[in-house]
Amino acid sequence: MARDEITPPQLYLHRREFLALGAGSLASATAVLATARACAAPPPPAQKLSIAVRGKFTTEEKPTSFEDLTHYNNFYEFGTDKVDPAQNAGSLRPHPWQISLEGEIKKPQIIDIDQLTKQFPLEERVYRMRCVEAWSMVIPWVGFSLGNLLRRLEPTSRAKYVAFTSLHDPTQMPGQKRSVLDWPYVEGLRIDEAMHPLTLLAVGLYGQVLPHQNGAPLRLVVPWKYGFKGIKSIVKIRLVAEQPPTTWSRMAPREYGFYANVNPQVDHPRWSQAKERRIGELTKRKTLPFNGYATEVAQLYAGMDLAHNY
Ligand SMILES: Nc1nc2c(c(=O)[nH]1)N[C@H]1C(S)=C(S)[C@@H](COP(=O)(O)O)O[C@H]1N2
Ligand SMILES: [Mo]
Repeated sequence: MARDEITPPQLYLHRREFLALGAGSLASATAVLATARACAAPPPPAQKLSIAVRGKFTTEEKPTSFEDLTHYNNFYEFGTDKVDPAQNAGSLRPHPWQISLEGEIKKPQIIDIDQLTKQFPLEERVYRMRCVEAWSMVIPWVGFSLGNLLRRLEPTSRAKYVAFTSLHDPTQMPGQKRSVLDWPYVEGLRIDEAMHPLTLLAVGLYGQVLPHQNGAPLRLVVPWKYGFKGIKSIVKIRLVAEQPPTTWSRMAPREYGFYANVNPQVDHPRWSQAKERRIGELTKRKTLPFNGYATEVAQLYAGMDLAHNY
């Protein structure tokens, strides 16, 4: 997307409006079909998010191609190969979609994704993303700050962590018929990490509604952490007093910690984290502490031993 296509901040996009704008749009359907591969259950054509504010913290690095970031995915609910989600995620039904906001907050509620999205101006934020498997991408997300949502819910003084849960429905997510992971997928953040302005709830990428394989209709984006923290297809956000369990640290606690901050100095037990392969490039890059966001987030971990709290 060209930089000058970004619309000025006064034009906020509300979900109902973009649905009206984009539904059945020939232009967006063509764009998606041009990049789609033959699929067993192809996802429907995407609705365009034609208006988005360019948010702060955006990197000037070149975004990974739409093709790559929608055909090289980890989303085990749709299979364990990188190409599986693009082929199998057509069975996900991201509308209508309810999200339960609950726990240590003064305003618990169950809210529809359209109602939720309408409440926040959508920003475009181009973030570096780094998977624990030592590949990386640059993704132009569209979303809003998780902190903006949490503040509206009025957390109580007991709220110390935020626990997220993905959809659990094997009829929509065929990978859940096998117990490769302990379903549903769950993740968590400390409250200060969740409130940090870099932390995003994404509803789109490349100016259009999130493709199913990238976690439609709502997923977490925490760019200084390994990709597995970025839980997809969220149905529940619960504020809690104790550190919540997380899927990958439950599976293999020695390999995947709760914090999962990108750290080139702390190797995974089975491979180095010093370098990464940027999808679409041939030579490896050096991995940066906190994935290059140290200036913004390092102070959150002042005094913590990050080799112990990996
Ligand atoms: N529900 C759920 N969320 C998930 C995963 C998953 O398997 N299930 N995989 C995680 C991992 S390991 C990564 S790297 C990112 C990948 O996001 P992307 O496919 O949009 O790049 O999603 C994360 N969120
Ligand atoms: Mo990952």
